[in-house]
Amino acid sequence: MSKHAFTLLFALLPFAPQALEAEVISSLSVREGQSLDGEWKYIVDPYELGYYDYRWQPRDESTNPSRDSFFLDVQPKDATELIEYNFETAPTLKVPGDWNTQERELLYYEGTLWYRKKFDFDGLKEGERAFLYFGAANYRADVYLNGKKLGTHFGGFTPFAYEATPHVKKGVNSVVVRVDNKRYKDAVPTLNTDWWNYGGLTRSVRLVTVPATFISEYKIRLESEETRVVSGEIQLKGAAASGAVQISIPELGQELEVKTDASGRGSFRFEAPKLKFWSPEDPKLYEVRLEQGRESVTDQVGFRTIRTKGRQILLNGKPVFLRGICIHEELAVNGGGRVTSAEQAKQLLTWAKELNCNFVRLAHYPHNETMVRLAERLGILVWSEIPVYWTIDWENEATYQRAATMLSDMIQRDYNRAAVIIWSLANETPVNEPRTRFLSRLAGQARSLDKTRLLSAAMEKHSKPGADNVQVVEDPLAEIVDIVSFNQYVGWYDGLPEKCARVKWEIPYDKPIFISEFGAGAKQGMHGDKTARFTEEYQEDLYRQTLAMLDRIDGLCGFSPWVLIDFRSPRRPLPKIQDGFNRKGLVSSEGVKKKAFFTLQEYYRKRLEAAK
Ligand code: GCB
Repeated sequence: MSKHAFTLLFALLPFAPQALEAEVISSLSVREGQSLDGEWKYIVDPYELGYYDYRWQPRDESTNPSRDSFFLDVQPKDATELIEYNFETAPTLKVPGDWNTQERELLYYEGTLWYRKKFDFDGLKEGERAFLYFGAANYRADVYLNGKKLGTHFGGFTPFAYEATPHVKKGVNSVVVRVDNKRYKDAVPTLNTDWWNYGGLTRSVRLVTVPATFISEYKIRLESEETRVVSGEIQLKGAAASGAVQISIPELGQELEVKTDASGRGSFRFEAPKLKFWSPEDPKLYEVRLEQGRESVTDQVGFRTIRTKGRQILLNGKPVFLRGICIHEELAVNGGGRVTSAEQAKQLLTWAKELNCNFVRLAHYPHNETMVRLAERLGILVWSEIPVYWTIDWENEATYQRAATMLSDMIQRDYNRAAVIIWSLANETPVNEPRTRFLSRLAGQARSLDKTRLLSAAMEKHSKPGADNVQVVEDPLAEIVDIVSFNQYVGWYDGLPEKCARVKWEIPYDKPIFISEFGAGAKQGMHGDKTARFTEEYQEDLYRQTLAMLDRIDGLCGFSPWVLIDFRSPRRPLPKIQDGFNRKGLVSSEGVKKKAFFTLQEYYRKRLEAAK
């Protein structure tokens, strides 16, 4: 049979309806919607009984799925019917939230867990559409609404949405989500990471309604600080995509109409001579309003430029030194867990502010949108990255596509965030040809999607053969990115802190140099000699010595030590000291500051003073 005939036959067979492709639709995040956050019923399913039948066939691919399929969310018809699951009598978990820190028995669980939420809905008005929007689910999510599959999404840290219009109904609805956080070699990240693989619906879930034709995307940016030209693009979706959108920035007295073409695209450009730039010193945001038909979408947008010149980073045309800190999206309370609320995000960024930071590296995956928006309001510059971490299946095209999707979804979500100045492609990846090809491809993609930001990647350094005190950064990736960033642990994985005084650097690139990590482990409250590992004194001394060493690097444009708070890691078993936590935080997992916090605070204070 020819391939064509086979495809045709396949299309005619009465298979289950095709699942949808997940969409990002960044405008959903600023629209009001019905929150589905709160208590969700759950069933732990390590053998995936709810997903596969006993012949290991996915139940949702059957034309006539058995009532034992969890996604159908049924109750026995009468006392005689055998059904071996029941969401009604199941326990609950909070959404958003990881499952690991909510139930003792789920602390180290990696596998499938089913969530179910029932919600009342008023019904769609004439011509309205509905989308089910997930802030993130780690790692794979199969989404069902009222027994119908919407789709499968992969990747734990980016938003996705499915159109729910045909399946959502007036009255009570059931959403079932199978979340599976098993690790795979060909996934992004891969099997091995130095952070805990929190599973679950870790970010908010909402049902958002929009008109039949709606504004799905808008991009707006400052092109040049000299001309103050602002430009952007708009995307309408729906039958009447060829139309017009009104854009206004009331505070600037700007109002214009943008025509969209048959595919819903429109672009605009205007001069805003009175525009104030967004900067850490003055994080000015403007209300931007977009109107079309009966709908109106409002966002808060800042305008700035960022570029490099030789070894400098220029923000709005002026050199800036990045006083940074790395942050994991993790709480500083006993037990850790994913950050799920604005107050928790605020706690982390408040510590960063107390350190006198003007920059955060949000490691090692895109953080919650709330975190990025809050950083923007507080005047904190942001580095955002995708979890291309350590080893990745570099020669696997499917792996590349996953990473590429994460990159474009991250860019799409945060394109309008002035605070985000750096997209990072990877962390500590080995220097070899397949890896460099993989990352160059990603770099090309990032540049084609976004010309308003700088690209980087946390690279590595090595000792010069035969001269241990000479540290070299040599990586073909450095030729591709805009900022030469690297992680270095002189004094922790590489000798003792006193080594810092002897180190010389060879970094042969005429680009800004950024140290994306340095640090030392310390158990808060453990004191001793400054040469004793895991004491607060060791960490404090390492900071002192490292800061002095970094001051000698020509072209240094900033750094982000590792890391703001202690975080859970399966690679940190040392009893009584680590107990499953990476202890390189400046703040403990209980929220107590360590000595080195004040060392860095003071250093940044002096830098800040000197820049005035
Ligand atoms: C690194 C990694 C980071 C680790 C850190 C450490 O270089 O980028 O994810 O947690 O070192 O503590 O070893």
